[in-house]
Amino acid sequence: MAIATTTCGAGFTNALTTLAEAKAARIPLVLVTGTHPAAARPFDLNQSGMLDALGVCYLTASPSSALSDAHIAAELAAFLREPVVVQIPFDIQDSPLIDGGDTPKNIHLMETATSAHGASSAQHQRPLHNDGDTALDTPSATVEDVARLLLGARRPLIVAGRGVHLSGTADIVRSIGDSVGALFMHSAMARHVVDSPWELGTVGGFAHSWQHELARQADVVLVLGASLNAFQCRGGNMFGHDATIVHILDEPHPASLPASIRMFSDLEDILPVLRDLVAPDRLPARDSRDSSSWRAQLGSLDAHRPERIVESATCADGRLDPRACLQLLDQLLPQRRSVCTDGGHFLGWVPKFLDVPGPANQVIVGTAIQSIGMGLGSLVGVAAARPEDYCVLVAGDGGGMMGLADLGSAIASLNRGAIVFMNDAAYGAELHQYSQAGLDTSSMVIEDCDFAALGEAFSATGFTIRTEEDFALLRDYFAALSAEPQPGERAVAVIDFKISRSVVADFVKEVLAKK
Ligand SMILES: Cc1ncc(C[n+]2csc(CCOP(=O)(O)OP(=O)(O)O)c2C)c(N)n1
Ligand SMILES: [Mg+2]
Repeated sequence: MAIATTTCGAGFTNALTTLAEAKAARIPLVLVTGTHPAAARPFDLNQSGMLDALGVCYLTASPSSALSDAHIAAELAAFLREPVVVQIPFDIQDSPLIDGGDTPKNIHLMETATSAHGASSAQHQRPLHNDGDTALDTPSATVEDVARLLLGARRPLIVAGRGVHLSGTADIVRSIGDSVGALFMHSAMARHVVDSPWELGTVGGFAHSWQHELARQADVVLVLGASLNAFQCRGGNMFGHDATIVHILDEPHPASLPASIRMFSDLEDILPVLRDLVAPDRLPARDSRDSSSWRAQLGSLDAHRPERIVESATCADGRLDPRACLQLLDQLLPQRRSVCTDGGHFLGWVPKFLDVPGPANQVIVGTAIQSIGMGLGSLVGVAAARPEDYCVLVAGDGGGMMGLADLGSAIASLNRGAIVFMNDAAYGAELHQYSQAGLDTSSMVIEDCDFAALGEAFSATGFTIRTEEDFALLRDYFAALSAEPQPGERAVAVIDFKISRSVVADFVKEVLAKK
């Protein structure tokens, strides 16, 4: 769990965007911050009002409650998977703790917050039910209905989200899929969670076109522990329009796609039951060797993977193709890696071309509230959480400049890692959308910033990569780097890829096509 601290007032307001993102993205963290004394001064801010507006839980500590407040904040953050703030009025900050103080206030807060989120201590006994928020939801589906649908499917697809990772049910999901001959996909936040040769890739906007085409052939799609948000549904276009969607997740969450069946259950409760219902020894399940099965028809997924997606690393304007840059990094970075991303147009390619080993190694920051600029700060957290990994941030030049105050901390916190700027000298996401609308985009063009020099100023090794020939600089650097970390080793690279604006990401094209 992340624990952060800021000073009261302006230090606290600097954390508001991050708190809003953590709340929307369901990231557990505790922020310990100062606040004003009971009698506020003219320059004090209404911090509690701001937290109320963001819907973020908070506790205001007193000498008698501070100890239990700290424990409860951490428990609450972990249980609800969201940020919790502990405010300490500065006039009591040097008061001694009073033991055995007033815990009842805090327990009440926990109950209130818990029931507000629809969870309860009897969570494991919760009956299966449908949320009924879409017209297609059936009134009383059971796990047997789900099993019947899967067994009757000709081309079943199972989509596993972060809920599968957090509940530790990936192996059960794989055996369900293997019993019915399914393909697997994962959400962007649950990279490779199901370890299978039949794993097709990331669901939603990060799917390559060949993966998307196969996913659209599925006749039954079982979505587990993923919210089915607009990104995952690719604006409603991810699956075939006549596919039957079955959606199981642990608690109600706004979904962007109607489901034939939508159930709320802890996955660790329902999935073993489903696995037994579709197991080959219990029912005549579809054998994956059966020549009519989808897997048999496909032969293997590798047979469908195009050999080359990017033809040339250099675009017509002489700048680099961003996809080729990420492909190069994918080949060069040590395998044991964690990759964190800022937001922007460039993000459309990162999960597509730069792979990571598993769900704990992919951190996509900012998308829950569509914010940029949090990448460098987040890298500090990734480096702290995964000190053995080669830790990477991929950011745009706009988001990079916005978060620049954190560049020094990010470099200092890394043992081995790279900060990669996909530098198109523009607020690309804005520029592509507004230029299509015929608007003046001059304010969206930004000076080509020299990130390598900035990195060198903070004692990293800086690389400016303008041409395909410059790729050799990176090849040499990574060839000299050991695959595994060495004791006391520090190797931090700041890589500035000068990329072209001529390659437009699918998600922008799809949004524009809809307008
Ligand atoms: C805090 C914040 N300010 C502004 C925006 C609007 N916005 C979204 S993408 C983007 C451009 C990002 O530019 P850059 O980091 O260079 O990435 P690119 O889109 O060029 O790949 C902007 C300004 C936002 N999402 N968040
Ligand atoms: Mg940019």
